Amino acid sequence: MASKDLSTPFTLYSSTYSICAIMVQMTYELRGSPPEGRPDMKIDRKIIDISHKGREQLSEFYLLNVNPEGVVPVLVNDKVLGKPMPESVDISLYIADWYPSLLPSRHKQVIEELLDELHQISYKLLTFGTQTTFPTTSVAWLREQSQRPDISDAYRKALKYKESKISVWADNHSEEDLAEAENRTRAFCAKIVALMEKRPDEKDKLTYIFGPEPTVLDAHVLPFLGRVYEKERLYLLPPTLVEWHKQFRETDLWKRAVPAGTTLPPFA
Ligand SMILES: N[C@@H](CCC(=O)N[C@@H](CS)C(=O)NCC(=O)O)C(=O)O
Repeated sequence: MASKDLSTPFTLYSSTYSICAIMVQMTYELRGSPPEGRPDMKIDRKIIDISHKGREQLSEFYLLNVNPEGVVPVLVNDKVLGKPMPESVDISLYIADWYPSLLPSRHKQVIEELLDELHQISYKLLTFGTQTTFPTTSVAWLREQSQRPDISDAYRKALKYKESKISVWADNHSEEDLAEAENRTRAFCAKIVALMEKRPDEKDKLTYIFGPEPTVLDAHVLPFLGRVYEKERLYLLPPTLVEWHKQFRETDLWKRAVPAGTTLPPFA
């Protein structure tokens, strides 16, 4: 990191209702000050429309130059990173590398384990439920596009790859799959509550999972709770976490990280 020109701005490919993109933006908003001698990291958010109306994540440019997975978020900075960096956890850990208070060494292991556990929960299922036609419509659209005679071979290959990825969701949205996502949510939330119970008594303050300093875990957990809450799956959330997250919804921090005020797509 040290030898590069760190003042060059980054671009974050994001989407208004992408929970993973919001998690990255929340990490950035919670970053605090950089260590002495390091400039503040500049991130320009580039919002793309991933709904069926826009499908900008499936454009030739995006699939071939930004992310072959056809998803947001992606962090781009040719000079500093070289190639685009996908995956919300990797991007957040990169931001935490820049702002080490986001990943204190005494909590590093538990934060990394819990981030991993959180990202194994199917947000798609919790958000869109079992009756959604969203993935099958996407598969049909991708199939149709990849059969167009007027596109490049590279784009055709990219569309077919993306179709194989979306098919996984199209094939896995039964009631059993949803029950699994719900059970994972309950187990995960119980672990967060257990961590919070270890904090010194700070009940009346807007503190974080480990105490007064935010970490990258808070940055991912808050938008997740927001999504489950907005989807009215309150039966999955312990009351402590509902109250905790509701306090943040009133802050400027939430407004900056969640541009629409809600993480829930209007089409969910
Ligand atoms: N594991 C990825 C998941 C990214 C992801 O699934 N992004 C969704 C929005 S939350 C997306 O871009 N979906 C568009 C699509 O699948 O076409 C991460 O954590 O960044």
